[in-house]
Amino acid sequence: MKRHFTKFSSVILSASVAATGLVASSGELAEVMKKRGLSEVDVVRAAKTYNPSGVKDEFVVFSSAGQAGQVIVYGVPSMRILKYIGVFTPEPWQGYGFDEESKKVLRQGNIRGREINWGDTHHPALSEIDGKYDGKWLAINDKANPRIAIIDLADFETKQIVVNPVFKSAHGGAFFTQNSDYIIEACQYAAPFDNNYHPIEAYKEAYRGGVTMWKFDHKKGKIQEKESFTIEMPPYMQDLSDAGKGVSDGWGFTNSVNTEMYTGGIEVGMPPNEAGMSRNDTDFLHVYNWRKLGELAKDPKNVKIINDHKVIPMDIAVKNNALFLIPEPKSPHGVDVSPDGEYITVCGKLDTHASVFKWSKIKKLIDSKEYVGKDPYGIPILDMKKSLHGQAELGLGPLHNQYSPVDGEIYTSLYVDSQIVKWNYKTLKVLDKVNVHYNVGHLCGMEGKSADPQGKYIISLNKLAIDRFQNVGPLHPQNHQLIDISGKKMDLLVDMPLPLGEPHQAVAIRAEKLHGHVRYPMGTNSRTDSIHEGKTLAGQERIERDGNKVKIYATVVRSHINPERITVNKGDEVTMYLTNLERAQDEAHGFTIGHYNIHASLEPGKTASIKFIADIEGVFPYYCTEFCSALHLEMMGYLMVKDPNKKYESAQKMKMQTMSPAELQAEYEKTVATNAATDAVIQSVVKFLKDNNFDKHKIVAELVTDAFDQYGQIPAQKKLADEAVKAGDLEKAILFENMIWQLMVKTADVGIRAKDALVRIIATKQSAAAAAGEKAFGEGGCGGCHVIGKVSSGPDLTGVLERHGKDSQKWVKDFIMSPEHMYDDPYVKGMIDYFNLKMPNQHMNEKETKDIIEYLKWVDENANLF
Ligand code: K7E
Ligand code: CUA
Repeated sequence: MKRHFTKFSSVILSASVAATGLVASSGELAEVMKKRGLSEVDVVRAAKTYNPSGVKDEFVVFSSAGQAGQVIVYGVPSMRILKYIGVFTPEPWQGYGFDEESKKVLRQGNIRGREINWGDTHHPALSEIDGKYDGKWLAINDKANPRIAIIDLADFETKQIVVNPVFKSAHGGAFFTQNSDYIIEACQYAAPFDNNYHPIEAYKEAYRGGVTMWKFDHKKGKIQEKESFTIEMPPYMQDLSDAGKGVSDGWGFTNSVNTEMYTGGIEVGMPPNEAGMSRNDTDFLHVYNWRKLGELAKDPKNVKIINDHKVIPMDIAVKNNALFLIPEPKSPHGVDVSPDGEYITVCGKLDTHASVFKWSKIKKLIDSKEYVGKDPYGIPILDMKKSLHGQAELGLGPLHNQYSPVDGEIYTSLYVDSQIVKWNYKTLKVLDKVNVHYNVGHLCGMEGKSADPQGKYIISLNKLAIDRFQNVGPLHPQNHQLIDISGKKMDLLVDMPLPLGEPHQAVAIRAEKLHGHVRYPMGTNSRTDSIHEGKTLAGQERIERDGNKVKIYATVVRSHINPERITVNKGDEVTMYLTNLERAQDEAHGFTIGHYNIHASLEPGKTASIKFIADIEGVFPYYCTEFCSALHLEMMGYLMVKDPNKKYESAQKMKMQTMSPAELQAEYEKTVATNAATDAVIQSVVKFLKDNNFDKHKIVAELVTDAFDQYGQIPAQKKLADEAVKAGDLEKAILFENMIWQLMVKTADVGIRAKDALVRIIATKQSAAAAAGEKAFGEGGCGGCHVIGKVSSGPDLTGVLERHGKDSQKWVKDFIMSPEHMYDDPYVKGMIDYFNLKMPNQHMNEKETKDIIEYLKWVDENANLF
């Protein structure tokens, strides 16, 4: 990245400063800038976010997808979307909710027996060790249907969903404690913990809020429901939360928004909720010792079991000095603990201030039992002033905070002002502000809420885009804006529309901390990470019947599904296990049968299953849904569902002309000859690879393994072909020989990719001009006739710079720029006759022509490689 950036900025400099050797490119840059109306600042910003093809990002962001119930993954600084992960909502591409394994995960999210197929996702959280992100697990909450999901960052798949047994909504989650022992989930709208009806008039008595501490097994990546517990709290509408860390580790902090306990009633002539719920000047910050409560919860004496779940009643928490309240400015929103755990910043929302509480001060009041009173539920209240480090006036509508590695530096979103403010929570001084578009909610710093913030960028997660993008109708995309925070002043770099729900929060991690798999161990059930009962290897494919239950053990590999014909009776229960036998990276297949609402994604090594009642009669093609090879369209088969109670008349056979034995023999021989010729090409590639020590280069070696995977299947097919010949069935023999050719084509496909990769590695370094020349050669269509190292529909160009006398380069240049003037040259004439083609004028300019000559020089330098 750095190297590219330096190069690019020097181009920009030369455009404005001096004429240097880069004149040609700076001229082009100036032209592009003029054409697109870009300023120099724009170009620098573009350069800061641009990733050349193949270059990867420094950070990876996991963003909530809001009402879409998914997670969006994208890169920083390029802001390129990498993936949508199905979480609470079915996601057909990944088969999520359409194959049996993922359905089991999705259905863990059923509530009171009901299927729920969406979620209102708010807060993704990355697992932590010592307060630092470890790149293993991602948790995310659903506010509408109080649930938490766990996503495995080894394959970016959702592995678990747990339903909160006592809450009826939950917003303040998910937040990991600093060693991922627990995940915090605070209630939002108070409601009865049991599932019964309680009149709203009994709000204060029967409705409750709280915080659930989900016990997390960091090794397995699973929430342990039985070891989890909920801390009962007053019906104050607990909101955002954060786990203490460092000095405050073991404690949790949760805001609240309705300590008025107002319950509205417009329909009975009461002022609306919004008026009554914001009446008090202060609400309460809840401070609780989850570690101590976790110990208490182990003793049945200390818990009430509600809906099969442990709840610690308020009086138990109070009696054990584990629950306190601190007044905070009214209707706050975000609460964010500093990287060292000492400062807790609460944002006002309705207040222009952020309030910075200091943990050592709070702890002192707690230890000395210095309270200013108790709330109606008997919870001790600490003095607000004595708990505060101070307040800073930031602007209108402060919501959320992120930290940077600079001591005391904090970034806060101002929802109403549509600004980001950078300030210092220690000195309480405002340092800088930048406008965003528009109405920002959360901010996403790079590991900006961990114990080890990385700085560099802040992303502003704006609620409204208004006029920033093309009009796509009244429902606009959201706008994530990337801001460079490396300088003294913040610099807004780029807008990214996010068209999938309203992402509330996003978290970013250094890309190198993520270690995703590229394939599964053969036969893996990806949702349980164990070997699938339906794992099927090549040769084990079969159809098993037991009464009206039909089980199909199938495999998929380029480019066929085995079996290719399945006949069942109407009403049969069909289960089909599909194993992708591929080892090659990115060779995913998909599988569907029309009309049956099923789809599976089969990544290399994965086994997934689909299940349905074959309740409609007919013929249903099934096929692979990923364009996986040149013969992808042929990767299909038929499900035939027949009614056992019906009589079917067989169709009259059509009379078709068949081939004579001599014709068959000729076709057989032709096919065998083609295979021999193709094999010769493969062997030459193999020789090249071996001669050049391919196994010393990991990327090449992996490709070669993939190629041999295909090649290794040939002997078995050859045996079948030869057996058919022996049995006198040439028709069949030809088909098996054709299969051999298919395998050879796939081998050659990967083999040639491996050869190209190897050439790139071992060839001499290309100059910038030669690289530009290669590009011009490719884009100009020269490759259509000229293949380097080989005579194709035009002559091989290796050595072309020498074979036209001492002025060869000029000859080549003239010929490229105006070939028609040289058609009468005796050499050219001979070529035209030989190839029956005239080299056309491709309208290359002087520079492109020069570059192509540089490229041809590079080819000559490496002639032995082609
Ligand atoms: Cu502010 Cu749900 Cu975190 Cu929206 S929440 S913004
Ligand atoms: Cu497999 Cu297309």
